[in-house]
Amino acid sequence: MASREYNIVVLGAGGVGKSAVTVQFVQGIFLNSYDPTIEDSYRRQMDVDGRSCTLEILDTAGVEQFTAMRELYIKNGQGFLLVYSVTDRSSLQELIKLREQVCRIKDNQHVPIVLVGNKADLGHARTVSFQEAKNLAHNWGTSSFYETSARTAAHIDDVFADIVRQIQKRESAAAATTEATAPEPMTPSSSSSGSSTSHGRNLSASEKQAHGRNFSIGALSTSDRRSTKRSSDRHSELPVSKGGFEKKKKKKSAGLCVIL
Ligand SMILES: Nc1nc2c(ncn2[C@@H]2O[C@H](COP(=O)(O)OP(=O)(O)O)[C@@H](O)[C@H]2O)c(=O)[nH]1
Ligand SMILES: [Mg+2]
Repeated sequence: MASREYNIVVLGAGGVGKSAVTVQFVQGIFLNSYDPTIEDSYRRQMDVDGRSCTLEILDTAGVEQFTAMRELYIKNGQGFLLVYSVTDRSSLQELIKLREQVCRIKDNQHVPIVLVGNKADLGHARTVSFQEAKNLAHNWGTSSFYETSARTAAHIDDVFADIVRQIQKRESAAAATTEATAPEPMTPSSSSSGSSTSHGRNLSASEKQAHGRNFSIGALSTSDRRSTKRSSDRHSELPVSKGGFEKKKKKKSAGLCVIL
């Protein structure tokens, strides 16, 4: 069976280890230093509960200012890793604002989110307790919280598997709702308006969101992209180019027969 794609965005304050976590997951190595201004996409295939999944991960930089680009990638992301460092209390506080932003932009309080406390190997320098962060996750209505170490790779795979499961769960719930409220089979004339699948049923708003997204920051104008440096492909496994996205988009629409 073809591998499903999941668009994941890694958010958090500078220096918490977003790039180190991403690169540890994708390439299995620990980065001692990485340009903090680099924002890049990575891909990795992983099996989650026996299903092959392709994770497309956007490692962000520069959350300090709100940019049009940030709004766009939040809109296009399906799941979000909110990363803080267990050695930096303010980085956890920063996530409270970030989560609010994500929920506002997605117009949904139940966006798939995993809270990630990184640098757990630095026990001696810890300033945020496990329980405290767990309580915050609980307030957000989720138990998806892990303490990770990009250095030792502890719980790194668990974080990504968790976010995939959350996205899958949301999509099955959306599909079930659509099935329950599906109208009678449509006549050819009625199926010509709106988005529909090959079997003639209207896509729900969430399905449209799930299938019709384009995760490409390549879709941005050059001026939008100015603020963030893009890395060379040195660290990216299968770096995502604009051309690559266009190819993927074509493949998706062929399979889904989406009529816009
Ligand atoms: N000890 C330790 N250091 C880490 C860990 N994750 C990242 N770092 C270090 O923290 C610094 C910032 O990491 P980076 O991934 O660039 O942070 P980003 O700005 O959030 O992308 C780098 O020097 C990393 O080597 C970790 O889990 N443990
Ligand atoms: Mg980084």
